[in-house]
Amino acid sequence: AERTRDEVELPPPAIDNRLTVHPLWPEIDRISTEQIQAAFEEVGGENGWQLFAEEGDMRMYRREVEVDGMVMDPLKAMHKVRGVSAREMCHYFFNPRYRYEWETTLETMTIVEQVSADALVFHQTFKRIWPASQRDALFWSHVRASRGNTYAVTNHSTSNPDYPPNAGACIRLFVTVCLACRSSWPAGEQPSRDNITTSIAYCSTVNPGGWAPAGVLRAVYKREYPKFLKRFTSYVVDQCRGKPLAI
Ligand code: 16C
Repeated sequence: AERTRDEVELPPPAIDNRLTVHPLWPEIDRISTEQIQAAFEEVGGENGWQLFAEEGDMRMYRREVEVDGMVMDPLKAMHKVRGVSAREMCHYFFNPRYRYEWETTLETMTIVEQVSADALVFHQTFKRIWPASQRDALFWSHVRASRGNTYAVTNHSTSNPDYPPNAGACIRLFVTVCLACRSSWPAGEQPSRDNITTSIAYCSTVNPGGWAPAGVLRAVYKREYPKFLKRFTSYVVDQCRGKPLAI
């Protein structure tokens, strides 16, 4: 059967050899493993997670954390999406070809390094939040498959001499993000668009890298995180409509 371009370019299930010999590999492997494990841990009330947004199957929690007056609230979101697989979710999140179509905070995106089929380094600038200075970020991004129909993308800040922090108008922010997805379908059935459900755990910690008013920042993320997760998941559902399910 003829394979479509999208099928061929879905994230590879195996680790790409070019990645494991790259200097970033030990860090990418360690942080991805930690993030994926933490993503599926339950948000017990005793850990201080506060629910701040709820809509349908989507729940968003945050913990209030300030370091030297800077807001670094960790975020954890849970969602359930029907009709698409974990692999498809991660494909659209990882692949830069689609990013401008769903990422509304972006101003510019540059691929700094193509480490392997499953790892890239990005430089991104974001829309300015008044009255703070504009921010940029430099981060690696890695997609991987794990046992139990799980796929995850982990993004984590890094450095590169060609992209020094705080050199131009932007202040460098630091980010650790993990989108972990797990698919399930009724036992004894073949997975299809009609019976598949994907559970999503999205975790994000953003260090603003410099002064930004706490009140403005919290108001912005309370609006922007739900907007992102709703927009991104419905984007993937739209993109997958009519295409064969990729498990
Ligand atoms: O995970 C997401 N996107 C990935 C691909 O782009 C990647 C990005 C991570 C960067 C997350 C930091 C974004 C900071 C944006 C600041 C500008 C917002 C402009 C709002 C419009 C006026 O992993 C999806 C990311 C969804 C981000 C939601 C917004 C979070 C705001 C957090 C506070 C940032 C502090 C900025 C200090 C001024």
